[in-house]
Amino acid sequence: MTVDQWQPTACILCECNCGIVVQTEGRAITKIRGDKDHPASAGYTCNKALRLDHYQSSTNRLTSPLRRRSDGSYEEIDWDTAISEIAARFLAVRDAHGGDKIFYYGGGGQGNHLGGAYSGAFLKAIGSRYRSNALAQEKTGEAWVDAHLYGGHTRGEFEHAEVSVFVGKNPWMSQSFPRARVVLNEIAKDPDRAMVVIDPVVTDTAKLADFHLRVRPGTDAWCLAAMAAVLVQEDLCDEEFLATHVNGVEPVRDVLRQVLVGDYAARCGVEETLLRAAVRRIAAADSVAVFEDLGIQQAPNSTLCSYLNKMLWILTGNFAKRGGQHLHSSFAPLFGSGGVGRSPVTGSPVIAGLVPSNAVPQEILTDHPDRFRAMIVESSNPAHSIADSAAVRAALESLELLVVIDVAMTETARLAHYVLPAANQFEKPEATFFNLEFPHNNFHLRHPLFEPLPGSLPEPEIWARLVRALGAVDDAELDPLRRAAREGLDAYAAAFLGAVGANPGLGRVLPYVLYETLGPVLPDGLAGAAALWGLAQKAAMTYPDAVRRAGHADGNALFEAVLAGRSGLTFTAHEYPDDFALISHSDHKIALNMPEMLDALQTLPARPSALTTAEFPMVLSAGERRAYTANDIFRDPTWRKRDTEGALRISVDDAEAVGLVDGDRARLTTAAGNAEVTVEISDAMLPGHVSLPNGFGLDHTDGQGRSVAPGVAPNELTSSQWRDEYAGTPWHKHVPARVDRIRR
Ligand SMILES: Nc1nc2c(c(=O)[nH]1)N[C@H]1C(S)=C(S)[C@@H](COP(=O)(O)OP(=O)(O)OC[C@H]3O[C@@H](n4cnc5c(=O)[nH]c(N)nc54)[C@H](O)[C@@H]3O)O[C@H]1N2
Ligand SMILES: Nc1nc2c(c(=O)[nH]1)N[C@H]1C(S)=C(S)[C@@H](COP(=O)(O)OP(=O)(O)OC[C@H]3O[C@@H](n4cnc5c(=O)[nH]c(N)nc54)[C@H](O)[C@@H]3O)O[C@H]1N2
Ligand code: SF4
Ligand SMILES: [Mo]
Repeated sequence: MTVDQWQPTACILCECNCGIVVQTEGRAITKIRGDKDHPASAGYTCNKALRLDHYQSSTNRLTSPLRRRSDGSYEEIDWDTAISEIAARFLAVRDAHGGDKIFYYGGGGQGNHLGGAYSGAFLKAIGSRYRSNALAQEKTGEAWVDAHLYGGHTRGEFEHAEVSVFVGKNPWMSQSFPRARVVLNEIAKDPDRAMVVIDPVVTDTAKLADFHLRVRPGTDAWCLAAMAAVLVQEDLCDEEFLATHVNGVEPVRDVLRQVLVGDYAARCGVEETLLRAAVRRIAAADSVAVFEDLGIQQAPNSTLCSYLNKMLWILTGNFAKRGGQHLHSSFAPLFGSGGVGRSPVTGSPVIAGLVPSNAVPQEILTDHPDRFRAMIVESSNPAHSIADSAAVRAALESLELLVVIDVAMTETARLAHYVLPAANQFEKPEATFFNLEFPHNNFHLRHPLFEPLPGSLPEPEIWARLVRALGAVDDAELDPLRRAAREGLDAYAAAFLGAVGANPGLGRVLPYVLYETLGPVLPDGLAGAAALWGLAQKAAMTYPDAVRRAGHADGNALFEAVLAGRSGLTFTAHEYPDDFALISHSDHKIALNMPEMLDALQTLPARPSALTTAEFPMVLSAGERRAYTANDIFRDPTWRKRDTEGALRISVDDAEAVGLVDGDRARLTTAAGNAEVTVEISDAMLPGHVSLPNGFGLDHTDGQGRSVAPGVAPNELTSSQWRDEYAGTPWHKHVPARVDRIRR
């Protein structure tokens, strides 16, 4: 069937989730363009969205639950068998070792968080406690700092900022904020605005910068400390803001006063005059917004760098004003709250509720009595995306039970005892909780474009079947809610409060209760959106004024708007001073003094600023975002129009020293392994620095049954122990390596 009508949905390739409109034919997406009605993207897309049919029409979809045979091959089984066996085997693990030995990884990629919203019911019912996902290999260091400073996640308002600062972030390629390329071009063109980029590579973003601080890889801590020190030493702080809104300023200033700016500039390889000029430009601006990303979050001293870069906007008072940095509302929090716990085996910090990804192999591959025994992986490919793939594979293989929920037979699925085929993101209602904007924050529920591929099920249904199989809920208890749901949302809200009040056990499996009782009355195949009712109520209670200002009278009205708004909607409209109310400390002030970070700062003079060795003299950044990378979402490599091998970028000097010409094959070796790579000589790279893209080395069988796996899987070259001392986040951007010519 051809559907000529343009149907709204969203791109699923990065956290922006730009609104798109599509036409379809049969099960294929045939035409794609930006959706002008989307409140955040307003018609914008990057080059990648137009390639989405390579996801939709992938020839590598799973179409039946699979069970591993003793010889390692898989047999197709029916859903009832799969669900009852999986539930029985998880119950057996719980009875033998405790439910807390069942570990959950994933819960959503760049386009899908609804499945993860339902997993909690099953996990709580079985007594599982520990979980993790990709955020624990990038954002947990920042989350720890954020929790201390103001208790929430911040985003910069780049659209309006006079000065935008990108620290280890290349938004031209990686996007991450609305209409990124448009905004970057606007900044570059406007003589009254400026851009500061801290990156060792001359990226497409750096090319647009007014101040490119080309740090040596891994030396950002010295650069950022020097920048913060200039603010203090040259009296460039916003004293009124600090006096009114910030606690603990003096201990921070005392330490920054001691920083030898010239020495630190030399340590990071940036001209002192350029560094000072960039800081003075920041200090002179009416508004400053800062984005830190993987270039520091996955490099040495990462947590300290997260702390230090925030000085650039806090000491200058660029908060709670147009074009500044903001706390924001969330439709559902991406990060768990609560203090820092510890993982059971390695005692690693559990920040934002997440065990560090890098600790996963050690939490399993040990005879420690508290090791994880069973695992569920949903919408994630840890055997490819976590450091040290060999260790991850060995760990996953040693589990008593591994269940993977995915659309494809991934590197991780191939290690599972059971693989459950999910309907893909255009075959079910979907949404993400990447709602990170201020003052207007948006949420987009996408309606299904297609029926689920035969044999697959949407995750909400998979989780509901698993909860039912546990026998955790007496179904008769749900009948009053089912009846109320048929009467409308007001009756439902009243019945819901009564039911959960009378039986707190239902509260534990809330998403399941909503799916089972409200789901059936939702129109247009939107049963899977039922959990959003609870989130809408919560948003309306947490931000009553901002939700009303956005035009929603209460939680039910917000939920109805979510169901109806095919192109997404604004769910909160804040005013700038609301930023202060969003600070979670009781006095609503920023708490600047973090003793651990100030201690770390004081050890910088003694810390090594290079970690390379004679054996591994180069720094490899393993996992750069490029025009044709999109995590592990596309398995079909023909989606790429360029850079099909995922070339190793190397400087002109290094290529000459090794004896390489463009397009040569070379051997890349690290402490963890080695790989053959195709070389691209690039004047964007500093001598001593090479980079490989992310998302390569995924295998794929094409329509003719041919198997291909172009490029290098970056985590065959990375190590588990190579990680931040506070947050356990990996140093993927800073892997000591060697490049050799291959002689033939
Ligand atoms: N095209 C594309 N876009 C994506 C994704 C994708 O796969 N492809 N993935 C999405 C995801 S999950 C994420 S988390 C974001 C990540 O987005 P980014 O963090 O922007 O992506 P990267 O290219 O990995 O790293 C950013 C920059 O860090 C620089 N860098 C390397 N070493 C250092 C260093 O020592 N110091 C500094 N200051 N910089 C350094 C690199 O040169 C690079 O320009 O992208 C999102 N967007
Ligand atoms: N060396 C190195 N490693 C890295 C990085 C790096 O820069 N360098 N980057 C890290 C970062 S920032 C991130 S975010 C992670 C990302 O790594 P992962 O957490 O593994 O996430 P994705 O690549 O998004 O994987 C998405 C998975 O979801 C599946 N999928 C797609 N649609 C659906 C669906 O509808 N339902 C289900 N159930 N599954 C679906 C896909 O087939 C795929 O297996 O990688 C990290 N790993
Ligand atoms: S910016 Fe992100 S969400 Fe938007 S089109 Fe590009 S990849 Fe898709
Ligand atoms: Mo990421």
